[in-house]
Amino acid sequence: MINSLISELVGIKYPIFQGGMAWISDANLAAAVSEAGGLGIIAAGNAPGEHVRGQIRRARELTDKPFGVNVMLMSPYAGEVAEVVAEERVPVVTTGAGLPTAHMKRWLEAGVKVIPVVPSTGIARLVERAGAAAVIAEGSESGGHVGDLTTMALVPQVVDAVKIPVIAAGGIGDGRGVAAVLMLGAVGVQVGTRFLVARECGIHQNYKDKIIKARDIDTIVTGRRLGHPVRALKTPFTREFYSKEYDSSVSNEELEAFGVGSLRLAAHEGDEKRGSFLAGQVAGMIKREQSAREIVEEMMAETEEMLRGASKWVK
Ligand code: TUI
Repeated sequence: MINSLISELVGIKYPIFQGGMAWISDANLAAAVSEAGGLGIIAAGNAPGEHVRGQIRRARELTDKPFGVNVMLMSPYAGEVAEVVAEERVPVVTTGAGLPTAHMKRWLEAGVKVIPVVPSTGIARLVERAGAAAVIAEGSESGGHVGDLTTMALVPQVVDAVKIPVIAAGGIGDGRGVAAVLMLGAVGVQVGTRFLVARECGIHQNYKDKIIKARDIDTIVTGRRLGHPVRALKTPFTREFYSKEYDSSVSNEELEAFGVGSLRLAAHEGDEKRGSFLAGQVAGMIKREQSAREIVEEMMAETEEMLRGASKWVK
């Protein structure tokens, strides 16, 4: 059994968070991961506050275990979602794609543990000062919105920069990855891409099939020109987006408009032409659909095996 202080901090059995994935991680997936002993996370994405409240209440019907809500800070509804999270006294809030400082006082007063995703040591220090309980150091191997640093370089530097616990994310798809980031000083992991193929994940079958078919080199980062780089599977759509980015005759407004609605089209419609199938670089090692419980238990059993075997390196 893997023992970690993050499990105690948030009241879970295994130190594994399910990443908040916009348009994807709903109450159903979050509750399944929490029931399996991890921390399930409902993604608010671009949804309004009352939609998120409905999901929080649904998760409470499905599990009595702790779960979290992820607030996507670029959303126009981030403020009202932040308020709902406080009113509902959600045990844990994670944040992404921006600085959560404007909402932290309210969350802390409501007793919500705040665990922001950070792409650098500077932002890790900033949120620690503002009262974060832990940070998630996410490397650019991850799917979705990415920072500049890889997990391998980012995690140990964040571990050295803050006193609060560090959870590693980005590029972790099995127990080898979990064991590796524990060696870097992390006390837990956040996993997104692997949970895309969880049986309880309600995305369109085309999305799951694409993840299972993906090779190591099949993701691409687009959106750098717009200031929000996003990693997704290579498709005709993401390749076209990429070429428009380097075409100076295309304005930023046109480029933004080209991407509008693409996350929903991938997740809900499985739209091969217009959808953006966000995925991390570990997509290439994901081979089959499994239940959330199988994913959590398999990853944790592999981690234990890796760590028990690690002494072979020491003479
Ligand atoms: O947030 C994510 N991943 C996401 S959010 C998302 S929805 C979206 N859709 C279209 C465009 C952009 C986003 C899809 N995937 N991961 C967590 C994460 N947060 N990665 C990087 C950051 C981050 C970046 C900058 C956190 C803080 C930060 O602060 C600096 C600043 O300037 O705001």
